[in-house]
Amino acid sequence: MASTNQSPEFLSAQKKYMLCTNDRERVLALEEMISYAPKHKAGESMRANLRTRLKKLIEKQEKHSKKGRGKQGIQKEDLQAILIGLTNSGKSSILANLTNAKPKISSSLYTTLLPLVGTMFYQGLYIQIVDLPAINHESFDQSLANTTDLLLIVITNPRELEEIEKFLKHATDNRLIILNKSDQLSAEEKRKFQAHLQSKKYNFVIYSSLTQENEPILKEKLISCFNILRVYTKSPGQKQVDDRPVLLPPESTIEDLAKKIRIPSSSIKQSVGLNHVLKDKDIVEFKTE
Ligand SMILES: Nc1nc2c(ncn2[C@@H]2O[C@H](COP(=O)(O)OP(=O)(O)OP(=O)(O)O)[C@@H](O)[C@H]2O)c(=O)[nH]1
Ligand SMILES: [Mg+2]
Repeated sequence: MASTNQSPEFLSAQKKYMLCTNDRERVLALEEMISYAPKHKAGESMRANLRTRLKKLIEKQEKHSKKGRGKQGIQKEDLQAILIGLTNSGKSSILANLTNAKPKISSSLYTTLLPLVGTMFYQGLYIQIVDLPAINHESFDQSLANTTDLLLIVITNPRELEEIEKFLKHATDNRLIILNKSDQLSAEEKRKFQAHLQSKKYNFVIYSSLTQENEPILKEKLISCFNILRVYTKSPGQKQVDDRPVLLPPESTIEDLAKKIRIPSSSIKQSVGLNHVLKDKDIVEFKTE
């Protein structure tokens, strides 16, 4: 592949491909690479190669979606959070605010009867968010709560937590409590609820899906629950820092990053050591000459 002259668009699509976190994104990036692959003779075998890779990926996805779907047909993405809580707490309203999904929202009880998936795109990351029927409704699927990466527990009063807990015996400890409908609370109630949640050392955010109060904080907290490092890179010859971060496990080093984006570490001119440990939101500029 290296011998054909590639356009900047192709190189940028190729880089996108390398940064993909799941097959759905890989399919899109590969399609982009194919469309920018050189049209001349030498590029033909490259395009054929890419098409084969794309075909395999699509086949894999189809197989996966037949086999891998849970009882209620949800194909789990790499970063997944589920919305749980009692009826009318505002789960569907939160899904509508954070993602592209268009759930039914209503003041009547038990409106949501089937899980609904939405995607939140934030700082270069795709997060799958699943809205579920109320936790005490018969159509609530416990297995989803037991396999997800993160629980978003939606309440309007800390008293609801006791009831919710009963259904979470085998669920992950990775939890973010969203105290919703803060617009309906007096200053005194807000202060009291906040003090209570703090005293229990819960990870929480006070939010209103109506006014969108604290939405940036909610998004930031949600992302930080996934315990991943987002590292923004600038590759040799590139003018700007990529807006899509590279995702790495905690404690990763410059060397791990170089491996992930396939820059040979022997070629890097170092201003920090290769074993320098990265922090979330670090910006790394690679220089190879
Ligand atoms: N004032 C206020 N109302 C809200 C807020 N969030 C949601 N609501 C209202 O509360 C009602 C229930 O909202 P939903 O999002 O449907 O609640 P849900 O948790 O999905 O409820 P079910 O699916 O029925 O279990 C609707 O009338 C919403 O408009 C909020 O932050 N403030
Ligand atoms: Mg709902």
